[in-house]
Amino acid sequence: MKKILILNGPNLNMLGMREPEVYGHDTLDDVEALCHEKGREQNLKIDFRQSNHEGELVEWIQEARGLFGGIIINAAAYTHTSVAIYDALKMLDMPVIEVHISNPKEREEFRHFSYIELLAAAVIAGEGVQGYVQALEKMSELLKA
Ligand code: CA2
Repeated sequence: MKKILILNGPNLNMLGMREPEVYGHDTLDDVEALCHEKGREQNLKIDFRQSNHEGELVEWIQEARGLFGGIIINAAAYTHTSVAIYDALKMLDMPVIEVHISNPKEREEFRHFSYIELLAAAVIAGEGVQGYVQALEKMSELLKA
């Protein structure tokens, strides 16, 4: 069974508690439960994590080599700023899928650029938390191809 690492960046631990008009009412625990459910269906083992710290995300990405078949990442604000996360992902030879709950391209201009989309095999944005489920479906397709 392939293992998939799902990484969440800063402030996503607040999901469901603020700005429901942008991010909806589901909490990050709800999103994790959705991912485990989809993972069971797709025969993928899910490791779901969140950190507010760029360095911790970088370390998790570095450690993923040899342990995971792919990474799904919502790097949150680090999407738009982090060369460190980009470099760490670039070193991996596994598919990376970028996911966002909102569509950053339809929001403030500072959210329009993504370092991660430069290397992502797919980008899913603006689909709410169902974007994580879609990312797992896409990952499953990529791993079968
Ligand atoms: O839409 C997304 O998933 C984002 O990655 C969310 C990030 C934002 O910086 C990106 O541009 C797009 C923000 C995550 C903050 O999450 C919150 C959750 C609840 C309340 C407030 C913030």
